[in-house]
Amino acid sequence: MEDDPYAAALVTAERKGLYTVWLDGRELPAVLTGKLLGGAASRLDLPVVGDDVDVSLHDGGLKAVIHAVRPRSSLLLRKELGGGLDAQPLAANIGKVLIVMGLDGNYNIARLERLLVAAWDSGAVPVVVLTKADLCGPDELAEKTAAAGKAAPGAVTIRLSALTGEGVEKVEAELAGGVRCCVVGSSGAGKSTLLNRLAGREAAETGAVREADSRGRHTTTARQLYFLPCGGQLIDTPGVREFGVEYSGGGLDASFGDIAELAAGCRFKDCSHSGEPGCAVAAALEAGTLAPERLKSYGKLRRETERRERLSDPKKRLLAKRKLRAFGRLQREAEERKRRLRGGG
Ligand SMILES: Nc1nc2c(ncn2[C@@H]2O[C@H](COP(=O)(O)OP(=O)(O)OP(=O)(O)O)[C@@H](O)[C@H]2O)c(=O)[nH]1
Ligand SMILES: [Mg+2]
Ligand SMILES: [Zn+2]
Repeated sequence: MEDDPYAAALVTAERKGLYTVWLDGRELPAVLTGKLLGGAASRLDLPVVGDDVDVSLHDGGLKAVIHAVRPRSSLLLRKELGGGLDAQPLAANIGKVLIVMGLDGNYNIARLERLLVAAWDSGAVPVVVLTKADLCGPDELAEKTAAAGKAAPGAVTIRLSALTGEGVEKVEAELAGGVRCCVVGSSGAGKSTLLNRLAGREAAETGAVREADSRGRHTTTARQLYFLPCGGQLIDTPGVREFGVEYSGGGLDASFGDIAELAAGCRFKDCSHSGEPGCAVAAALEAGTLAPERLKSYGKLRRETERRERLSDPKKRLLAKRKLRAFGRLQREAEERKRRLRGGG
C-alpha cells in the first residue's frame, strides 16, 4: 500500500508568511510551497486561518508544507481604506462573525454598520456582541443596546460583561454544535477577553485601554484559531482601526434590510429614493419611521462600494454617477427636514 503524500490540515494561525496547522490532534509549524506562493494572483489565493489545506510532512512529521488551499465556504475580507485594490482575507470557512463592540468609548454605530456589511458579505452570519455592559448605567445601557439593535436588523445582538458573566452563555449558544466564529472589532473592544472567558483560561493576552478615549493598545497581533470547551471554535484577530468594505453586492442590502424592505415598496423598481413619486423610503423618512442618519450611513457605504465597483467595471461608471448624485440630494433633503423639525419642535 502506498502512502498518500498529502494530508488534509486546518490552518490555525498565520503570521507574516509563517503558518500553524492542526493535524491529527496537534499543531505543527507550516510554510507554503514556492509554487503556491508564486502562483498566487493575489493574497486571496493564499491560506488564511480557517482554511482547509493539503500538506506534506517533513522532519519526521514535525513540520508541514502547504501545497494547496481547498475551496472555501465563506471568507471574511477587510478592505484597507485608501490602500491598494486588494482586499485582505481575515478568516475562512467561518459560520459566524462575532462583531465585538464595547459599550464604553469604543461604541460607534458607523463602525458597527461597516463590520456588518463585511460580515454579511463573507457568507457567514453576523452576531453583535456588546461588551463592557458593567460600565454603563441602566439608561445608557438601554439606549445603546437599542441603537445597536436597530443598526443590525436580522442579526442577534448580545449584551455581555466579561466581569459579571452576563451574556456569556448566550455567546456559547451561538457556538453550539461546533460552529466556527471569527471575532472582529477595534482594539480594546474586548475580543480576547471574551475568548478567555469562553476558553476558561488565559488563552490570549489582553491589555488595558486608554482612560481618556477607551482606545486599545493593539494587544493581539496575529490571527489565531482556538478550540473551545463548548465545542465551538473562535478565531481571535487583532483590532483594526479602519475597516473598508469590499464590494460584493449582497452584504449591503442584508445589513440595511430595513431600507431594502422599504425600497421594495417604491413604485419604480429602480427608484433612487430622490424625489420619485411613490417612493416608500421618502415616505418613511417623512413619517419618522426611518432615521435620516440610517439612510445617510447606507448612502455612504453604498458610495464606497460603488466606487470600488466602478474601478473594476468602467461600463457602470456613468450610471453609478447619476444615481449617486441623486442619492446625495435625497440625503441633503432629509437632513434639511430634520433641521426644520428640530427648529420647529
Ligand atoms: N469592565 C469591563 N472591562 C472589559 C470587558 N471586556 C474587556 N474589558 C477590558 O477591556 C480591555 C481590552 O480588552 P482586550 O480583550 O484586550 O481587547 P481586544 O479587543 O482583544 O483588543 P486588541 O487585542 O488590541 O484588538 C481590557 O482591559 C479588558 O479587561 C468587560 O466586559 N467589562
Ligand atoms: Mg485582543
Ligand atoms: Zn424610493
